[in-house]
Amino acid sequence: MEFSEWYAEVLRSAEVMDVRYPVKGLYVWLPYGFEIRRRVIERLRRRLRETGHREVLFPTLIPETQLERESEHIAGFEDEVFWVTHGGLKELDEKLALRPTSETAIYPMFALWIRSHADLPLKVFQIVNTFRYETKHTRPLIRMREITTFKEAHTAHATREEAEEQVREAFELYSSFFEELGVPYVASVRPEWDKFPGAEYTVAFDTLMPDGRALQIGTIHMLGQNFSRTFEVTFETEEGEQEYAYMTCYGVSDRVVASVIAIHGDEHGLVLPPDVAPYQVVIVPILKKGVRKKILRKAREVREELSEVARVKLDDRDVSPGRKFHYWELKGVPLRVELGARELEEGTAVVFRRDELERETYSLSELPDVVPRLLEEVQENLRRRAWERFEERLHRAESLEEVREFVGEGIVETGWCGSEECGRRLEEEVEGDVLGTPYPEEREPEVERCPVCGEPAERTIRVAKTY
Ligand code: A5A
Ligand code: MG
Ligand code: ZN
Repeated sequence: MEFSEWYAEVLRSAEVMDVRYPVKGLYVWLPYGFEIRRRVIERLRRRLRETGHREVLFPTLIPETQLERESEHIAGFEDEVFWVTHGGLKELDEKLALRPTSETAIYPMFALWIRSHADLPLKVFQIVNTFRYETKHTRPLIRMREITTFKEAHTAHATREEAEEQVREAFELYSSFFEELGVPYVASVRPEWDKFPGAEYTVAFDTLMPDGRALQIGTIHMLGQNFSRTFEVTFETEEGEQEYAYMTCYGVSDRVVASVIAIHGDEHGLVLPPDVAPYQVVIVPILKKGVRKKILRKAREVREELSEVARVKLDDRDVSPGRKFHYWELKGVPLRVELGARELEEGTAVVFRRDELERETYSLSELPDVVPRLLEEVQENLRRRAWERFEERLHRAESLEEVREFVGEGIVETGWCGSEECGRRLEEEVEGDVLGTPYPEEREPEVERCPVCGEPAERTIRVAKTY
């Protein structure tokens, strides 16, 4: 099955999202999907708090004059802004934008909050919905017009070095967040022509979808003093002078959830990493006439015991075991405990692993030790498997022909002389997008020449077909 089709089908049948909402690019989170989303967000939130970020919540609406203050920023976003023009029947004196991102909402307030160097660094984040009138093909979680889970962090610092250090901290934070979810990635400094509007430079994380196309799953922007000059975010230095703050911002979205689903899933449906699975273990009693009650009683006992070590669901619906197996496989539950008459007699249970589709029998008494161990194994196995597949699809190419050969299958690395002209030619010649140069910066490029002009390569450059 083709990836697009598989993806749409799995979101529907595993009850992650309902795509029938009658506005293009807007979708409904269903309870099961919402639980996955909640667990992903909580991990991120914890990491942000641990690194000194404080959570805030800004309004959704941004006045036109404020949105348009930073010229590069608005030039980059003007095609994508949804506008509120009326209050009831009355036309508003000033149009209000539905935030496409919140720099222009947050920085005027930073200007009020920051007085002296003692107020710095200032590190805040919010997890909100944002709106972008996307014109490329919309798709749930991947390209939405209402991005429902937009985590944006915004920071202000006294020096450029501290802001650079913040970029590195954000890189570490996102790297470990993706690691934890088993989502493989490369990080690249985006080329000048594809950086965030208003930024000095952008570092982006890209992963690969099963169809070989790259998906940008997070970005970190060094804003320098661009926005602080526009929004007058100034502070008094120790020497008593007024200076513009150095700023950074970084964001991830629902695309992280999309990656977890797309990267680990298989032909039977979702395969969820135990850390974010709503249920980690499902118990399916195999009820047989005569011993029905006994089996159910045992199943409840096992549920009680396992609840101490995992999130457990006992499926005691009046439905055939086969259908339950199918149902929970589709939903990606990492472990299934099967309990039937024979197991009851022997004091055992069969444990099925969703990742490897393998069964093994354990004694009931060892289950409370076995389950946490297996959950860890599943988590690690998914991560390892995903990285293996990812690395298989990272290619190195010396010539344009070679780049062309691999570019539909994954991410291709080649040499680059560093000129924008060659970068753009490369995109045209191979019908792909330049992802950028490796971050953190490498010592020497692996490929010696720029395949476009033949001059010595200064950098490695990455190309892929993208979402
Ligand atoms: N304020 C900064 C952080 C910002 O807006 N950066 S960004 O434009 O790059 O967006 C942050 C992340 O949101 C992107 O890296 C991408 O992963 C995700 N994103 C962007 N547009 C999206 C869309 N239409 N649907 C889902 N996710 C999107
Ligand atoms: Mg492009
Ligand atoms: Zn060149």
